Amino acid sequence: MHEMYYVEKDRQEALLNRPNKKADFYNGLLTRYEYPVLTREHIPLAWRYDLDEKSNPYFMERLGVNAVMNAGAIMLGGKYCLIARVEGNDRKSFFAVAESDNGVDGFRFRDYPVVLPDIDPDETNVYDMRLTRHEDGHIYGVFCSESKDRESDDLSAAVAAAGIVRTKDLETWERLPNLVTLHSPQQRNVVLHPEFVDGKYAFYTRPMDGFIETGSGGGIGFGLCDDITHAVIDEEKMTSMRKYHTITEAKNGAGAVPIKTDRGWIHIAHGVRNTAAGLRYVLYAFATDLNDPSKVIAEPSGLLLGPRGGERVGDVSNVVFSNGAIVNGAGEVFIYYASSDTRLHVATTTIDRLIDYVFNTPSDPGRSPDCVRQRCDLIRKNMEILSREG
Ligand code: M1P
Repeated sequence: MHEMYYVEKDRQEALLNRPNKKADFYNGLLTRYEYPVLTREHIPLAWRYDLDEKSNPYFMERLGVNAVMNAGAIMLGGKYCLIARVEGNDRKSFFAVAESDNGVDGFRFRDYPVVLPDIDPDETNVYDMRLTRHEDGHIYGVFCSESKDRESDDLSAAVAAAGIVRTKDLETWERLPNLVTLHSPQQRNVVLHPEFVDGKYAFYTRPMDGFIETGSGGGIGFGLCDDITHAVIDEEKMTSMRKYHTITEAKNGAGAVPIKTDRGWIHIAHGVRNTAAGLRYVLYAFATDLNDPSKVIAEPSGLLLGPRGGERVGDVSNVVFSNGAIVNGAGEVFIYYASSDTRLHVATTTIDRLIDYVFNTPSDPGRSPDCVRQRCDLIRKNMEILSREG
């Protein structure tokens, strides 16, 4: 073996064994961590290098990996499992499962990436899988399936659809036909709800007119279908709309699979607004009704988590994006989020704190004068407390 193999191997082992550290951040809700949980440096050397000294005398990276990001997440066999979007140097993404015992560090990829059944020669790229443990007994993966738009003269024009697979072990995958939404030309950020609604499979959708522009797509939609093996949604009703001068003005998309709590389904989604520096993606949360998961019942104001420090910079800067969260048996919540389409992080909280945040944070009154009034009310209340107790 080339001597550099041992150098790189030692370096990688040190990275994989490095304990994560809580970051110097406090807001009473989230614990953020200093180190990303997955990066391109976590990718096994055997996926990138040809270890044969004859064919690779310089120990050169042959199939480099550019980024590891947006991961679906699930607890399986006592392990925190992530299905990450791995992007090769060739810009194509694929999925790979990494597992950890504690959810905040020690993630290691399985021996091979996921090989999905290849059902469509036009499908060029796949990414951002959401993992849903459904009450029908399967684990579903719903992801973006991207193909070239053959009807456009624009070389970059693409079509986004929701691909569907299912598994029991994250090892063997059954591919089902892509979701069809009869009234929306394109879909990205589609999430399967974990329970039947009115005896049907329920999806959160994000209707789009084009590949980049959501256009008339007003935000997060909701639709039902009878048969997941030929999933067709006729009616999409809007659950959470994009709103002027908010964090969701440009785009509003579902993120992690909703978390069931006593008070309602808690959603961790992403909102996008435009700035002079380009689009800015942040995470936000809202709750929907336990019996009607399309009905929003609580919507705390503003962002839940935004890019911070080094997270702001990457291939697509000023982005945080989440498509996976895990709740463990102790009621701890692990929110996996990628920063700037480059690496994957975790932030933790608890179900109790998340409920408190979602149901007791005031909602956005929509206008500066009302926002300042809202803040003055808080200050006035605090002044009274301080003059009494301070
Ligand atoms: O580059 C930021 C994100 O852009 C897309 O998300 P959306 O459809 O909401 O714009 C996705 O490609 C996502 O993977 C990416 O992180």
